[in-house]
Amino acid sequence: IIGGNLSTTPYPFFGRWDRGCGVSLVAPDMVLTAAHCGRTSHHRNVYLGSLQANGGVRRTFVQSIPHPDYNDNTEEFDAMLLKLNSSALMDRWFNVSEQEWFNASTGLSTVEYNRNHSNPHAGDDLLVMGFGVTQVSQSVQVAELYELTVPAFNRTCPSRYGEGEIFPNVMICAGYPEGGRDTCQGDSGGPLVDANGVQVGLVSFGRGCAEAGFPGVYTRVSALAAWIDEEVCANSCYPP
Ligand code: 4AZ
Repeated sequence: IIGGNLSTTPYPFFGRWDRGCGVSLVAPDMVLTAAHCGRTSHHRNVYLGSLQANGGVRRTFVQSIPHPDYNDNTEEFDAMLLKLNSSALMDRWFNVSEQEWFNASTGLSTVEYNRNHSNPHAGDDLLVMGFGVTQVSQSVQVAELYELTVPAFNRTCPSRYGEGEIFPNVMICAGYPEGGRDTCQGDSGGPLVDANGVQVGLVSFGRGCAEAGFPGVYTRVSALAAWIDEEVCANSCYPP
């Protein structure tokens, strides 16, 4: 995050994973991230709900599910789900001396994902958070969480991006025309949430970071909702 503020309270739905990307908890055992983060990793850790990059609730993931329509040339449908080894909402352990199972809430919660294609509207203040670089010259994630408010642009995304670079049905532009405040490397995959706490986007790409005329580009979550529903329910849905 460039030009943002240190977060003072953790977000119960936000985290990061080993490839240096952000995640959001969209179901008890499923997080959403960016497909361009890549799938192959020896490390399969996800850390949730902390102001510190290596703190919080740790889970491993057992499956990575890139969006079937992800296009790595255009970045359309830049989204991937990671299925966790267990619910992030509960810790469960076996107490040997008592010979019984214990459960405790982790304090985390899932984020609602947007289904309304007409949201967000131009000028809506959206919140984004991440462990991404705070200066363009840095190259790794930072140790503490930063956040930034970014206004949404309208669907034509007035900017210096070229004709055909932005696909408004599946992308949202958000940021400042004059630059200076933006998401950057390491923030990818993290959530963009509206004033109601609904996730409307996820950090996808940009031409550089915080450059005038090149706002951040976010995957539009309403274009993913049916796919997320399907993947979540393929694992753990009650029959209708
Ligand atoms: C990145 O490299 C990246 N300014 C993420 C977001 C933006 C640029 C680059 C948007 O992950």
